[in-house]
Amino acid sequence: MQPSNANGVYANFINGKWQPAASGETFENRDPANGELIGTFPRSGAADVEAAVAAARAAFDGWRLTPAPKRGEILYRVGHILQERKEDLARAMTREMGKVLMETRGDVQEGIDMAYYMAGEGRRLFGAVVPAELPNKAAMGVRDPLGVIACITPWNFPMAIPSWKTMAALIAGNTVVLKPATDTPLSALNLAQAFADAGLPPGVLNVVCGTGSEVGMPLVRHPQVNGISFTGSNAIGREVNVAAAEQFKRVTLELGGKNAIIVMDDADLDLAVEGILWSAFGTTGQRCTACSRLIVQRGARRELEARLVERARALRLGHGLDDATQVGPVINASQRASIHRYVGIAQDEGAKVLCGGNFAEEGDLAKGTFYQPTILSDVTPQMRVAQEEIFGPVLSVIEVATLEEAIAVNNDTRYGLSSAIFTRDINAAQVAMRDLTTGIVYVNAGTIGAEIQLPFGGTRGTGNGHREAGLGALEFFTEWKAIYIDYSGKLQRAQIDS
Ligand code: UN1
Repeated sequence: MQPSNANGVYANFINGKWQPAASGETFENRDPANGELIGTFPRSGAADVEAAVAAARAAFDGWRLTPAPKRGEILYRVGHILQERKEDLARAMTREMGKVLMETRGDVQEGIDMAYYMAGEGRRLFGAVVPAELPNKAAMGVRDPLGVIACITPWNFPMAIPSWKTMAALIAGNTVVLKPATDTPLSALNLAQAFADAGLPPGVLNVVCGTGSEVGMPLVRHPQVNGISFTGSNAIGREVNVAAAEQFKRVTLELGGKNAIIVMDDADLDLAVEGILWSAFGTTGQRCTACSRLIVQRGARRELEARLVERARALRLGHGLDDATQVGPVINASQRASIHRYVGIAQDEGAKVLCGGNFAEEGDLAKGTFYQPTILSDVTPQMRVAQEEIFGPVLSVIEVATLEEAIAVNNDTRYGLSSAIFTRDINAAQVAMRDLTTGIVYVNAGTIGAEIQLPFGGTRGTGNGHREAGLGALEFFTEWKAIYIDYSGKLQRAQIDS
């Protein structure tokens, strides 16, 4: 399962072979919890992009014409291999990006779930058969693959998100070039190794490591790339969308979130506390779905704040491989600096720091990029800290008087990924389910933990209207072809002959 050549030197996966960057250049990948070197990875460029796209293009016809159930059999094997390797893959991922082992196991599990789900789609890929308006004529719609897909993935779910994208693309008959985040190339290469071991033909899936500007954007602009599936920041998402528009390419964008949990006065506060802590500080707050706003009804506010502060202060920070650790490091120094800037902005705007608010540097923590779990109070809905994505362990508490106000505050941001309500009132829950305008809504659970069999994605600036996972994924990765078969033996003119 080791895609390393030797001594921690890793290669791209192009046309079924492990290959260094054509330039020979590399970049380092380090453990954010202690700075240890994990390995060096190819710093690829135009020549590598060219080779990968050419391989994907050459493999396309063979793969498109492989019956979808057979494509599915390979995905079943991938799922099985990931399951066998789950522990090793999770450990490698924890070292690579910091989240605790329990969560990296979950990340690999999401890949396994997707493999089995999409493998099953190989025996469905439902089209449509409809009646024709003329006699002795048949009409149906089938799904065609788009061609070569570029998948550009983030570091926070290093195996799950590449799995969502590649597996859905592949079952539909597309071939793929995957560009993983520079912070997490190893997990993507481990995924590629599972595909190779499962018998995927050469060129069907290729992985090219490197930066967004040297690999990502050239892929987006490449005339032989037909579709782009991107997860990352809004700033880069916009660049991707604009570049793709020039060639009328189909793009799916999965961007930021500013997700909220609403807690009503009647809520089960024990449950709400657990849900909020898990959603705000799990993955060190670095999920698109993380809870970064707590919208609490006035009567529950003081007690909830007190309980959250006590629990947040007690969270144990450390290396994610240590069983006692509950919160790992943030991904890198520049991300930590950005989180810290937001805490300063919040204070300037009048928010109060209830706990945390600074780097965590006691003892061994000084070796890594740790940030204290932070709760900000007296936040108002229009403060920057309540509007902009922070992507770190920072929770802002906003007080409201009513359910209607809570829903309005939730909906009034530029993002719309995930939201949640804790209440025991079934009427309030129904109203929330109807009126919360996010792509994902939870009742009596936190904002994280979407399952792969439902569409994943958000409204407003969270994306461009597409959905990943579930049935939503096949809509993106296939193109409808309408087919009419006339067996009347004469020319029948639709809309003319009746
Ligand atoms: C992400 O943060 O980009 O719903 C993905 C969740 C996970 C996926 C998060 N299943 O929290």
